[in-house]
Amino acid sequence: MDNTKKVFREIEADAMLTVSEDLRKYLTGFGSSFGYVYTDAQESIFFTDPRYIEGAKSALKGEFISVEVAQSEASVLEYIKSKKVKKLAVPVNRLTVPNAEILKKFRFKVVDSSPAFEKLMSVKNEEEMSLIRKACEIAEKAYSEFLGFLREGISETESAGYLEYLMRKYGAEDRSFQTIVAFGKNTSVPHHAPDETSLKKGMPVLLDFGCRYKGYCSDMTRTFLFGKGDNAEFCDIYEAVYGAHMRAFENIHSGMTGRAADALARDYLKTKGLDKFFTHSLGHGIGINIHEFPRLSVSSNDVLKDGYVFSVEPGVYFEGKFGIRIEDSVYLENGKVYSFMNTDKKLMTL
Ligand SMILES: [Mn+2]
Repeated sequence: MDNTKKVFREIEADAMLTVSEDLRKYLTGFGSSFGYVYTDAQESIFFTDPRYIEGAKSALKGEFISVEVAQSEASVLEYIKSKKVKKLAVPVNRLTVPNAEILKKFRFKVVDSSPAFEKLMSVKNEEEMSLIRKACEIAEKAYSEFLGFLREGISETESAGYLEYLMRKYGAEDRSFQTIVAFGKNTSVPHHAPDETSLKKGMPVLLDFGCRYKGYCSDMTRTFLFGKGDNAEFCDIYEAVYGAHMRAFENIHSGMTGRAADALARDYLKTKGLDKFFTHSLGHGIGINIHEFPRLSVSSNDVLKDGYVFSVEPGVYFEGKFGIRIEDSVYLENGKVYSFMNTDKKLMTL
C-alpha cells in the first residue's frame, strides 16, 4: 500500500516530510519504529535505518516509493534542501520542539499536512476495512473463549493477561491498547487499570479490549454479571445503557455530525435520568490508531461519512458501586451503520 501520491495531491507544497509512526504506516503500509517519508511531485523515498531496510524493500517492491538508509534527520533535510524545496508540508501537530527547531534552521516555509492525513485516513478503503474486520473477529473469538476461563477467585491482572494471550493465539500482533478488566465496584472507573482484585459471585465484570491486526485496531466493551447476586438496580440500568447503545446504533447515519450522533445516546439516557452519569463521549474513530478522527462527542462538528470506522460506546458510572459500558466497533456504508461485532449485547449472567 503506497498512499504517498494520494496525500501529496491533497496538500499545497513543493514537498512533504512525515516522521510520525502512524502516518508513516499509512503512507507506506509498512510498520516501523523509525523513519522519514519524503514525497515531491517526482518521487517518494522512505528513509529508514538498517534494521528495516530488508523488510521495507520487500514490502514496497513494485511501489512508487523507494527505500533508502537515513544517516540522520539532518541528512534527510540536507537532501530536501538540495532539491530546492521551499514550501515543505509536515504534520504540524506532531512536531516536537527539536523537530520544529531543526526545520527553522533549514529555513523551510512550513505548511501543515495534518488536515490531509485526517481527511484521507478517516475514509477506509476495502483493504483497510478487511483488516479492521479481522481485528474485530480475533477480539470476539478471544472473548468467547475467555468467558469459559473466568472463575471465582481469579484476579483482574491474570484475566487481562489471558484475554491478551487469546487474541495473540488467534493471530493478533498486539493489543490495541491496555486491556481493561474490572470486577465489582472497579467497573465504576471507566479506564480502570487491572489489579489484584479477585472475582466473586454476583459481581459485575467489565472488559474493554481490542487487538491490532496488520497495523489496524479493534475496540469492544462488554459488561455482564458473574452469577446471580443482589443485582436488581444493575439490571435496570443495563437495560437503559443497552437502549442508548441501540438507539445510537440504529440511527447514526452518514452526513450527521459527531455531536448529533452523541446526542442520540445522551438524550435517550436523559429520559431515564441517567445522562449525568454518562461522563465521556459516545465514540472515536478507529484505524491505524485506536483513537483517531472523527470524534462523536457533545462538542464535535465532525461530519460522519461512508467509510468511517468508529466506536459506539455509551456508558454510565456510579462511584463506589458499578459502571456499565457497551461498545462495538462499527462502520458507515451507504449511509447506514453496520457493526463489525457479532457478540450479543443483551445482559448476560455467566
Ligand atoms: Mn473505545
